[in-house]
Amino acid sequence: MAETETIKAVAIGLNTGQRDFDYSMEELSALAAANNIEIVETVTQNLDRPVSGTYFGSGKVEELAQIVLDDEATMVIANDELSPSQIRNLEKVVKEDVIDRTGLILQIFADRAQSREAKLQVQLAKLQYQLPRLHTSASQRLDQQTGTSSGGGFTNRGAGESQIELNRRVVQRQINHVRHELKEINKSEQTKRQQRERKGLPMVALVGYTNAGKSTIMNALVRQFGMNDDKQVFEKNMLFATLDTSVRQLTFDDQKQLLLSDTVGFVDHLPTHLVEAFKSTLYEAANADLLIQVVDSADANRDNMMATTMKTLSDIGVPDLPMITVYNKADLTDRAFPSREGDSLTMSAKDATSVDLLVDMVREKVFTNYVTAEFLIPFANGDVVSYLNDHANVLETEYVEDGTKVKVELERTDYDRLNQYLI
Ligand SMILES: Nc1nc2c(ncn2[C@@H]2O[C@H](COP(=O)(O)OP(=O)(O)OP(=O)(O)O)[C@@H](O)[C@H]2O)c(=O)[nH]1
Ligand SMILES: [Mg+2]
Repeated sequence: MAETETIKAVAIGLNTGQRDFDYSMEELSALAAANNIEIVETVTQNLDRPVSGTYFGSGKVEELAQIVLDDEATMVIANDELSPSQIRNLEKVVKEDVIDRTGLILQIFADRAQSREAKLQVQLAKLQYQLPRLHTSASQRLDQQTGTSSGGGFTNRGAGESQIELNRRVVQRQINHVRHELKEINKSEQTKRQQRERKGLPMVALVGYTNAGKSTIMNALVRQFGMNDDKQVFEKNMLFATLDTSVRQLTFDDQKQLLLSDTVGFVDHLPTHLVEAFKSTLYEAANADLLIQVVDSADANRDNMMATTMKTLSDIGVPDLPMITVYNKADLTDRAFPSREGDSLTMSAKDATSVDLLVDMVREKVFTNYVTAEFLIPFANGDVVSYLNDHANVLETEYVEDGTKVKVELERTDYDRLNQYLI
């Protein structure tokens, strides 16, 4: 990320009586910090709903303008998604850029995106967000601030109608272009996925709120399975450390294998466009056989985080899958760990015993339907042998006079289907 000066901003939030209001304001500060923006003051108002044209009531907006002036802030950040006209009207009074939570999250994603796919996905979400907001200058300002140029440069405060029309067409064209490129990438991604699926390996996906410890758990598991350090993924104490999906193949002592995926974390009010754009990245979660929901159990707001995770999963179309709930970071709490209760595990990603226990739970959930059997498959039925090679764990193969003798570990359904070949 480019070295940039810190911007001073005033955070604004509407308290409609929602129970996690204080937390969401705190989180807004953290999101701002992740974007090199320092919140110098917070202004809140208690209202049942936002004022349609200006978000805050008019008296409060005047007060806000004075505070911005006194604090020498150059930006106002709203805790809720603002309508284009709210942004416009607030900017008129405050005389500085006004952005909202959505714009902020999009910008963080834009800065963090590494792979071509993630970059395009973020760009698509940004363009869609900007389309109805072309007359505001805030998104352009953010682009300049972070040195990225994904779709910036065409916003133009005070531009004439026809200019805005023109800009809209340019953005629409960019959207189509990005969509097209993404489609191309998806095609090759799909091939990779199909290859993985053809192997028939069970897929386990780590999901959860951002910063819960998903990548740390992935790395602990990878280490546990003796893989090289180059298989480690990026873990860091920051929001949205991970944006791309990484998949690792883990092989247990008994040769059983599974695929483990680590992916983007969730946050409250994850912008809809972003959820849309990241659907393909989240493919692994949607198609998993087992989800491991990682929760930061040391965070006082963990219940809301879990609720947000469950809601986001359903938003991206993840079906009701078997799930292990990991209450992570127990070392930062006074709870005893590791401790298992049904499908929940209180643990620390930094503790080897915890990781062992998690491995046991995963094995138990994923391989419950596996049985070991010996088949004798006539040479004429070579396709069955290929099927087993692809879909089962072949432990021994021996070519005898009347066919291929295989010892395999396979799913119960396959076992039932192939029982005519049982020895
Ligand atoms: N003390 C403690 N710290 C942990 C534990 N697990 C993770 N962390 C720390 O929490 C921070 C976030 O961990 P990550 O693994 O990057 O979190 P993530 O869920 O992948 O986050 P995103 O990629 O942003 O969604 C890092 O600084 C980790 O070292 C734990 O069990 N105990
Ligand atoms: Mg991560």
